[in-house]
Amino acid sequence: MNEHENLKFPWLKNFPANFKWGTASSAYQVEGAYNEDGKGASIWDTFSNIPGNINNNETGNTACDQYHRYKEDIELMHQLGIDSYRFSISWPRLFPDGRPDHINPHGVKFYNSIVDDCRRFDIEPIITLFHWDLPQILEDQGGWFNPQTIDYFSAYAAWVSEHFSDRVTYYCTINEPQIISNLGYHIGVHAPGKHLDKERTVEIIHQLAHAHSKAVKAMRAVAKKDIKIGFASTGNLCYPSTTKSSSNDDMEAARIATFTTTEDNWMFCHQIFCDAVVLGKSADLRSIGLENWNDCDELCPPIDFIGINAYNGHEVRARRIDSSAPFSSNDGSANQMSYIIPEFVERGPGFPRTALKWPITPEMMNYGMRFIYDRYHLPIFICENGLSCNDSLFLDGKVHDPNRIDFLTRYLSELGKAIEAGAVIAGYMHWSFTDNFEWHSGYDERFGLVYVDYQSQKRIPKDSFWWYKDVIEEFGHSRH
Ligand code: PNW
Repeated sequence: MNEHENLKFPWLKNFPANFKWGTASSAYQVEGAYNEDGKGASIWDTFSNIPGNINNNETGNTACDQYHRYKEDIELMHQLGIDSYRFSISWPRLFPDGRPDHINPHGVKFYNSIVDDCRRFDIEPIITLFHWDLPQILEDQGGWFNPQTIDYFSAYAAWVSEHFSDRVTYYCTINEPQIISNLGYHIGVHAPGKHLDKERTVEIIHQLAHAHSKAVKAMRAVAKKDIKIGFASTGNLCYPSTTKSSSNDDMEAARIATFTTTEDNWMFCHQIFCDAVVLGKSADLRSIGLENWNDCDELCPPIDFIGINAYNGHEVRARRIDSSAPFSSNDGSANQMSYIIPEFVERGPGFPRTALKWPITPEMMNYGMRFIYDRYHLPIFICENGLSCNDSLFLDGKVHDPNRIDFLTRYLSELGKAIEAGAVIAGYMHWSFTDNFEWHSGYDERFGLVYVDYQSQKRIPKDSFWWYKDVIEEFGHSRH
């Protein structure tokens, strides 16, 4: 009899025994208490409080009030059964002026409590150092273009490492350099709301790569024990139209389309950051009319994992061009050339989408992770995956979210296929634990396993919460 025959979730059979099941959040999106207990202002405090910037003029001033309700939230995480929680530290809550010489004791106390409460329940804390809430005062002094910001960031990172490394093993330096630069400095819908040109926008990514590498070195130098450092990247991930074994062309086309830097994808691609900080080489920026970075060998101190925030991807098929080269080679024979041109497959009418209208493309979890693993050879943490649904309280007092359960089943099944194919996947952090402040969409978009009634701040576990709990439990059972 097949040992996995009785599994309720048969796709779990490929997941490794030490796999980490968790959820993710970020400080600005959940904490609130934006000006309490000595916290400094961040660019998100400024940006969201300017009328017109955020849907319904909402702000993260209160958010989910996790600053005051973290105990209840961590107890709920324990009930969910997760073994890891990825959260971010608000840089200006710890260092109100951004600079390392003035530390806020209330901030220290707050993050100590989060870490200690997690540990009490055997939940591994995974700390993100920068999830977009740059101290406003540093932005006023030139932000990421000012090398001092990079120095201050690495000083902050070193402090976190020195202070927490006895209790915290996992750290992400920067969350999504691609979204920071694109939405914050180019399109301008995120803080600090700038509209820089392509060259300056790419320079932000470059500066973030410097900040990351400097922080990694500084953190290792003071860590009290072996710590694991990575970052969280996002970008387009493609998957092949067909996977006929007779032809790998579509597969190659999907890989090429994923990692080729073009005018269409430079704002949202993994390699622009990851090639520099993992491989120590510049992505090909000449193809978008820019100079390649020539200092990548400084940017790639060894790291331990690569975090991928994965929401959706694109289907790609190959067009193969066979042509005789115009010149014959020395021996007189004609030079037969054959190459693949990737073509993006258009999504037809009625393509499945989430409430945010993001396409539902589970295959990306399989092929995308394999492509990432093949290129970077680092264990992958899925640092974020999930969806927004139009969740509401039903007449029976519960929140039924079958779309989320279906989505997660599909995405996790495909992740299992990536694992089966040899990609090393270390964990999965569902975005998000609770509904929260979804940046320029405000509170309209609900990504949580736990519903938040923002009037009362009451937490109501959705059906998907109980489903995820079942998954984690069965995973445990299937291992023992
Ligand atoms: C991530 N896109 O951002 C962030 O890390 C989270 O803070 C955020 O809440 C979550 O995804 C959901 O949006 C993204 O346009 C923002 O493709 C936009 C995109 C992707 C990720």
